[in-house]
Amino acid sequence: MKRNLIGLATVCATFAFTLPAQAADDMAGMQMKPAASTSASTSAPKPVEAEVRKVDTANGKVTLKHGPIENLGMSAMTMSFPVKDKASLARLKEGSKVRATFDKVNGVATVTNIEPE
Ligand SMILES: [Cu+2]
Repeated sequence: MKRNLIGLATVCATFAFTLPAQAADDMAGMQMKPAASTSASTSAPKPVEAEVRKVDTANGKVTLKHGPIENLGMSAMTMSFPVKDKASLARLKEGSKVRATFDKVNGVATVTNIEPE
């Protein structure tokens, strides 16, 4: 893995030197993009209706019965998520309805915002 990355970096560096200045600039721009933006789906995160099933403050997680999450390509189900803002868990009550926004953080489906409905 590490060896491949080094090999790739070497190839890119070689191209940057041999290509015309404009092309090299384009390539640099492409490399600047964070990995997350290239793997993100077309729809932006938006609040999803959900019901709190379990609040796990010790581990910073919440179990939600959620509706379809378009931006993650996930259908309705009940599952546990890590929560970005651990403090928000204190406002949640098991059995209550919420509106939650989900996004991938380091490749993991995470609750990035959660508000009581
Ligand atoms: Cu799910």
